[in-house]
Amino acid sequence: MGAFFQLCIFSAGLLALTSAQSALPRALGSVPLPAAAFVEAYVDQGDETSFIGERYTLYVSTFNPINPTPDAKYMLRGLGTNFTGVANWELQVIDRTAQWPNNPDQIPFEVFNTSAIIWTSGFLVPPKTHGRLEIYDARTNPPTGPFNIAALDRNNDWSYHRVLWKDIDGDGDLDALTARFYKPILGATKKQLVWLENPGLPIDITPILTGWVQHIIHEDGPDVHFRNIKLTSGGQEYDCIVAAEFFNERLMLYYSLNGKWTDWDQVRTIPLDTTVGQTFDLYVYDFNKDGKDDILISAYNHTRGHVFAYEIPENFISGQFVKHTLADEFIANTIIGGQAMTPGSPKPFYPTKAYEEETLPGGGKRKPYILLSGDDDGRHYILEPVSDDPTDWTYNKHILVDTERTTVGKFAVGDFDGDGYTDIVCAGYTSGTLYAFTYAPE
Ligand SMILES: [Ca+2]
Ligand SMILES: [Ca+2]
Ligand SMILES: [Ca+2]
Ligand SMILES: [Ca+2]
Repeated sequence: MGAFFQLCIFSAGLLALTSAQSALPRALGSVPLPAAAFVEAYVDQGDETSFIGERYTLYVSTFNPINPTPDAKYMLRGLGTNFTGVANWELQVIDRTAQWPNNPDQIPFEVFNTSAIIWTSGFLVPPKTHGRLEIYDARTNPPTGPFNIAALDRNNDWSYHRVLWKDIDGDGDLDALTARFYKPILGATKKQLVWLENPGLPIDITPILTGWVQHIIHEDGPDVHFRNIKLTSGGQEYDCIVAAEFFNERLMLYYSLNGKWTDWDQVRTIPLDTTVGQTFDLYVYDFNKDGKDDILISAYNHTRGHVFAYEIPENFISGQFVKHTLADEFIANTIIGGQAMTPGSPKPFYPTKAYEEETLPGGGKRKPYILLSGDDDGRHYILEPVSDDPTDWTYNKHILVDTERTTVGKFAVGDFDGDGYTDIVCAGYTSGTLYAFTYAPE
């Protein structure tokens, strides 16, 4: 009710604006894909010549919480070649090797000198608790793999959601930095920040039985989503990890005094917010376009969901992180026998290339819009900044798609056909559908 009322007000306000930019993209239609969950689209790296639409691949995770067999991962090559013809898309099964695959992430080209993907997996729900870190060479069709770099996990069923690539041991190659959790039958949930040591081999000779050597950095902190950023204090730059800690229900900032994460004695902690509830995901970007990065999180306090932003102060150790509420009144649908939450992952984007590149009369730049999965409220949203004033943190909350079912998955956003207008694919998990949109005029 509250959200609906708010939407009416915002819609009325929107009409009063004389902006040429429409907040919502044009719906292109949909294609069925049962249990479509995590969705991403990446440009194949290493080929800069062919048509961009040809080089985009859509990757989709699906999972069935009840069926004990591993779940299917899908892909669609050449996403931008027939983007508007969504009803005719024919997605291919990549494999069925993982339990509850999560987000497919692109690996920086320099890690393996090829276009590669890492697919995390595992979740709380038995029998889907044993996660993997599967890497693929995405140049080949189908992708070569998977090679599970977390193959040393034998006894504990760790769930993985994000990997960052960073040279942790200083030997010149990028290692896999990840967070994971494991819920034993008895006792508290275990959480670990871990790095897996890159053996420096080509991607296809990853040791199949042992994966990569694992090193635990820290226990009982980061568990699902985290980001790595450099921040300054007193003129000095520090390597920082910002973690949205799902189980501890807090937003934390860790910084290293000597830049070595293997040396936890030299790591200091700043609790940024311990009142937010379950933090789902976070994104670091200059959302208000004042020239400084901000931290955006989605969080659920067991009753309502919110999107919050935190401005990072000039001196991150002594300064104040000013908090803003960008959107609220997200209400989760009930999941029988499960725990629901809302909203899910956020991501900034610009509706068009021209909008992104526009310089405002005062010299400032346009603020990005924010695409947001509602997760267990069954909707996807677009948060539109009300103004381009950096001191104004109000957003219009638009429903992009209401699946009218329990849960939605994630989305992919980018200019998939290279026409200058942003395109979106989002997943309805319960509705078993992929929905396509574009900001291009008809
Ligand atoms: Ca290394
Ligand atoms: Ca190494
Ligand atoms: Ca900012
Ligand atoms: Ca486009």
